[in-house]
Amino acid sequence: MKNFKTSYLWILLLFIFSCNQEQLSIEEVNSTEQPNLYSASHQSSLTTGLKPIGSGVMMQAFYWDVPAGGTWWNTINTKVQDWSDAGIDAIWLPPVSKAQNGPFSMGYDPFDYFDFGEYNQMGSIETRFGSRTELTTMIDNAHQYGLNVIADIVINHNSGGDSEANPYTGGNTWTDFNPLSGNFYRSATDFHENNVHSNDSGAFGGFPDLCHHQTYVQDWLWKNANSVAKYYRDIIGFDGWRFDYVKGFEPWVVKEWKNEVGGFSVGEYWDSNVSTLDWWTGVAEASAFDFACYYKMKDAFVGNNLNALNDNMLWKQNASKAVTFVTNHDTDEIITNKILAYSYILTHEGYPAIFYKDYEEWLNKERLNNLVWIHNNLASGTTTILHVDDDEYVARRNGNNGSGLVVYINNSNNWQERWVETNWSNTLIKDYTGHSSWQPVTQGGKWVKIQVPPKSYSVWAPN
Ligand SMILES: [Ca+2]
Ligand SMILES: [Ca+2]
Repeated sequence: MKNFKTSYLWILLLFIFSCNQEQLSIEEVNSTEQPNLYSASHQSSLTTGLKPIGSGVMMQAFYWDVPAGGTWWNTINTKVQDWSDAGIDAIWLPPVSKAQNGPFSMGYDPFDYFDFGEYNQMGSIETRFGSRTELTTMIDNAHQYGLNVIADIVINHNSGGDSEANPYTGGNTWTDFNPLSGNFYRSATDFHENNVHSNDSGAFGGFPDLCHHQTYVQDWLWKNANSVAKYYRDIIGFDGWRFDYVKGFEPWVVKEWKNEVGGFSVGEYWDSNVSTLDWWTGVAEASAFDFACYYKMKDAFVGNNLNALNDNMLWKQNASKAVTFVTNHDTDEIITNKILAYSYILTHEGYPAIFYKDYEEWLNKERLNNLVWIHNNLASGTTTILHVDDDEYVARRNGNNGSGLVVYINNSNNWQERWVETNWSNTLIKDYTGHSSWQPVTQGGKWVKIQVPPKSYSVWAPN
């Protein structure tokens, strides 16, 4: 979750700004006259024809305060083909339904889970990102190119209800929800405190905190045929789930949701403790963002101490449940040496995610595409750290019936070189990043000398 005090300020500034601006122009949407590469069906989900999720790299397809005005789905639509071609296998969208702040909301203050930009409420018909048709057109197009589409599910809290007398608190609370979609009316008993208990594992700010113990809430969120989960899967076309602020409710909620509707699932458990992250993935039976890796990379690349990469991370504990990332919409602290951090997550275990702004605006797209290719084609098998000190890090991916790789990361201001033990005997190898022009032959005992430029990285595998 974003700090809402900050976001309110942004909303205010955006409003003032938008009063002085022409309406943002809507980008042309790509025609659908495109080769049907993966023969995805119209209504998606869990369909055959999509790339196996985790075989490639995830794209977080938004950032905090993307342009308002209902154009974002169209913007994404123009990019999905390029992303798929580059080796992206899934896109993570911001919350798609109408929220309290209507046309300005980034979606994390959900009001009507079934208004995708089609009902005039909360100050607009479209969401900040666009209309329902623009959303489903984009999702269908993403499916055409084999991309899985991941929904951002915000079910800890709601926002935008009317005030009502609350028999559990004895006062008035903003818990009377009357969505124009006509689906999932809510009232005091669906929130904490209520007849079940006074609270769950966490609340966010002052938002009404949904009670997942209520049968009615479970029915509307994931159990019934017309639940949020099934509607998003079957009608809108989502293939997977990113659960927001999962510290705010018990992990069985995610487990039940996933068992009911399937699909890749990842939780935002914002905690650097590997044991806690590992516990959550086990109970929720879902992946988690690897915040441990994030903070160790911050120590390594911002703190200029690559020894931090020796420490434990979720991907080392449980690689199949770790979604690694360098930046997201809430936190962007690895400012210096950011491409080195990407060279780390895109050569190591775990399912890496790339942040939209890093890919489209901030970093060199060609360098990132190269790393995505390396991830998808070379980065297989278990990991062995070959060397680490303050400013040098060398690791080997040991391969699965394939080559694997050796990655050499250099945070010093000088060229470095080092003898390392590879997977290969008497084999010509090269640096697939092109940063080094060396093409050495490994010795019979698999040792070879490799090099790396200053503040850079190299990735070695058979030529
Ligand atoms: Ca629009
Ligand atoms: Ca909660």
